[in-house]
Amino acid sequence: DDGYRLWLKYDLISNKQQRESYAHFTKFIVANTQHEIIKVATDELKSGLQGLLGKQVSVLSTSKNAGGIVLQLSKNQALNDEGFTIINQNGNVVVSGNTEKGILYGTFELLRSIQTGKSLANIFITSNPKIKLRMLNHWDNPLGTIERGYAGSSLWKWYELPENIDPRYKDYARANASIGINATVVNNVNASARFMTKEYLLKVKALADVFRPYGIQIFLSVNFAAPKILKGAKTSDPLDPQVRAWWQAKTKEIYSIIPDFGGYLVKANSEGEPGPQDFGRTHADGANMLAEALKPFTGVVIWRAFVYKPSSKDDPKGDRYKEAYNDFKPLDGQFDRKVIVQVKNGPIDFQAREPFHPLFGAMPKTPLAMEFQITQEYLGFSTNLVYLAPLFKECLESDTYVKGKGSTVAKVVDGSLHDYNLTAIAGVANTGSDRNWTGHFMSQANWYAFGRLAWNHELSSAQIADEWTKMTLMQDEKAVKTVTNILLASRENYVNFTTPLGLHHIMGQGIHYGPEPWLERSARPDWASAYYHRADSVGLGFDRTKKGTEALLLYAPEVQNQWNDPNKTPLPYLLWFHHVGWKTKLSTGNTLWDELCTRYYTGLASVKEMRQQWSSVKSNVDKEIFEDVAGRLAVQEREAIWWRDACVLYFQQYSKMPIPAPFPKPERSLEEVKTLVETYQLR
Ligand code: BDP
Repeated sequence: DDGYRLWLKYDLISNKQQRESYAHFTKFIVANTQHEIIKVATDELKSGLQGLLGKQVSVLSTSKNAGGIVLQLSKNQALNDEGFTIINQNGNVVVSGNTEKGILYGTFELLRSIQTGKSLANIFITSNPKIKLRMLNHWDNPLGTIERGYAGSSLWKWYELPENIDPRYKDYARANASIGINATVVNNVNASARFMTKEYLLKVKALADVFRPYGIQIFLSVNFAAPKILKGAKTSDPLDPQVRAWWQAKTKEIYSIIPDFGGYLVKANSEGEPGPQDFGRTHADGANMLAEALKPFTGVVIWRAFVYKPSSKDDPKGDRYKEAYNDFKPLDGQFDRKVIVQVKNGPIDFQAREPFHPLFGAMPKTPLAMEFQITQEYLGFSTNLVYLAPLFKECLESDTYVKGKGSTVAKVVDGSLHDYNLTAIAGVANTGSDRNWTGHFMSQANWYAFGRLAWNHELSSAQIADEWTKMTLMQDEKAVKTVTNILLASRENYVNFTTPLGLHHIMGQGIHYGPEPWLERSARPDWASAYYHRADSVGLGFDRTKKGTEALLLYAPEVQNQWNDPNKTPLPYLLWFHHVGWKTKLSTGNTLWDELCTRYYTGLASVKEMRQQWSSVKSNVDKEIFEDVAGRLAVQEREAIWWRDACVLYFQQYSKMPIPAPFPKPERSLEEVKTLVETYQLR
């Protein structure tokens, strides 16, 4: 098994009794296959049942008999546009939705029920997505590379499009539809203006045509300077009439080619990208200009809040943590109704653990979208097994307290807290041309988990892990348990051997691979590790309280209370907010130094344990997949040793304390470890 089929394997259910129980309800399928979406749902159902039950099921346009699956439209007030119900009615399993898309999602849910061994006898499911736009963001470049991609090159073969349609586009769409993803941005936020040319729009249209029957809308990232780059105007100033006219005409052209185009995603005035501030205008001016161009159409503008001006350690109040908040909070209420502001889960940049972004809850008049990163830029690329559902959930369940207890980030994003009418959640994709799509086979679980949580953020990490494992790897209960245990522990293990206790951003510069805590200087001060860990002879950590940069003051008082006092701050967040003395006693009874070392050593031990656990399911897993994951776990162990050695040896220079018993001293010197990251950075 090369992993290509993802969680849509549809292998024969080995238990005969179980197969027979499903046979009662799968004598036929009733569906109106005239509609392209229903056709897709029906085809999927047919091939799913063929695989799972080993039988061919015929499709009828009507039937009076019992014992089949009926896909039908409904007028059910309990459902929104994409929701569905699955019930057992008069001996048939009836999948219904108020729209074809609802039926499509219901069909995949039905297949999932069979794949995970649920009984259909009393099936009764009502499900509505909580967020409207559930999207992937591809950081894919026109020449096929992927920014922060670790699974090969881009899926999109731009040079072959529009004439040649790689069958993989369809499989991509199927996989997304099966987990409720309904939108995709196909190009990098560091966008090439070429995507606005007729030539490329025709290529994009070809993809849109493949995705449409799967309920997926296409969006494009835009380069804010496109009017000037493409010689349509002398400037790209959003208040310039010529520029506004250019965007209006361009948008009209796009809709003439792709009638259900989703809209624009914009990275502006961030990390060197052009934007409205280049012309003395605000983010709202820029976003509203695009909104104006989209006015006659259904599309929306998704404007990213990932902005930060260089800030330095020498400025006592300077802190990258505060930058996006300071830029965007004052603009609340100034954005057009078609604009959504997309905010990363944390204030810095997709670290293994971050506090929730202070903008969540701070912009009641502006719909805020969540941006998670599925690709593991800071989480060990595709050599580390890190299941991300716990990271996503931790952020979504964080309480902003802006409207009292229970004002969670999830409620901000799903619109229920501030009554946003547009809602969106985006995941930076981890897909690529690798045969198994995601490089690390187990990272398929992260794509899956993102989609499932985007649909329903109340699902638990454990439930999602259980589903994924049963659909993708095995049915044996004991083995499933072992694999879900590996998945559920993996993120905390990773935090422990890389950035425990609230350390952050101490990875190799540029490539973001491996440890580089000794990085003092970088192209920008706030790209250097020392900017974040602030190690000195006194202690470790970044004081963001009133005595420090005051970033903590951006949150509601209740949140400040959680993190204000170093003695009460939960250990996972400690060094995010406090500079703590090396000899300070923590709640574990250890000094900071001893606890830090303990985490690095036990983090490594937990990787060894993951390897053992994985070995124990060898007989339950396909050989090819088993070997591949085992190999990557071995790399992960090597990397965990690297992180541990680098960090304990480096920080020891400041703590001047011994490695606590019972842990052995690293076998190599700091100098030896340092050359490793340099090796990876050599040109
Ligand atoms: C950072 C990445 C960089 C992206 C940027 C972004 O290192 O490659 O362009 O985020 O989100 O995490 O725009």
